[in-house]
Amino acid sequence: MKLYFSPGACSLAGHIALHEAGLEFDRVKVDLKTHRTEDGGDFAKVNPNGYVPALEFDDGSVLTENIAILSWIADQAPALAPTGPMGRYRLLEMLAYISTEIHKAFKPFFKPGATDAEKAQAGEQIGKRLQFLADILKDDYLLGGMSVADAYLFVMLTWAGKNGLPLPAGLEAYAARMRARPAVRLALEHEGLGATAS
Ligand SMILES: N[C@@H](CCC(=O)N[C@@H](CS)C(=O)NCC(=O)O)C(=O)O
Repeated sequence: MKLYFSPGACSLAGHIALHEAGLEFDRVKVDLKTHRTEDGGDFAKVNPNGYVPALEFDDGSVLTENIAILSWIADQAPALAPTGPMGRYRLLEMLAYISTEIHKAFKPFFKPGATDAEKAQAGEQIGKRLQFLADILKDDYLLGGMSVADAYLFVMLTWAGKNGLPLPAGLEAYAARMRARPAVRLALEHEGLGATAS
């Protein structure tokens, strides 16, 4: 199995989750500007949409989209998902919230030419969405025990830090808790981000 990733991008969530799950995988770095893999391959052949993450299985089939990849990883390692009859849906609910309400809201921060006003508006929206999560934080993690949704939220918090967005009370300690996890440290190290990546 191969994870196609770009350092510090949303693919870091799957990278962390794969380590948390204890799964064996290879990493393939993708240059998101040229859409070439580090060995010169054409990433469009892996994901015609051109974005990471992509998970290629040993039979050559490819799974894309953070929600699908993180759900698949949770199915391999059930400890990374909440339990009970509603557990699967609570996880999907959280992954969809992070993907559509937070991840997508960062767009102006990555779009060349975005205005300061667009970034300020996005920052305000992201702050509100993060506040909602800070308010519902259960014990140490989003859904009780650490789940694949926490891996995704952690990446969003690193983006907030890089773009100077303040974290709501509670999420600073949460980010530090995540960063202390061996799987998180390993993924950051593998992506060349080290323990100091914000
Ligand atoms: N819908 C995709 C979006 C993934 C995405 O936004 N990937 C970004 C990195 S965080 C990317 O590869 N952007 C480069 C591009 O779109 O060419 C998902 O949720 O997995």
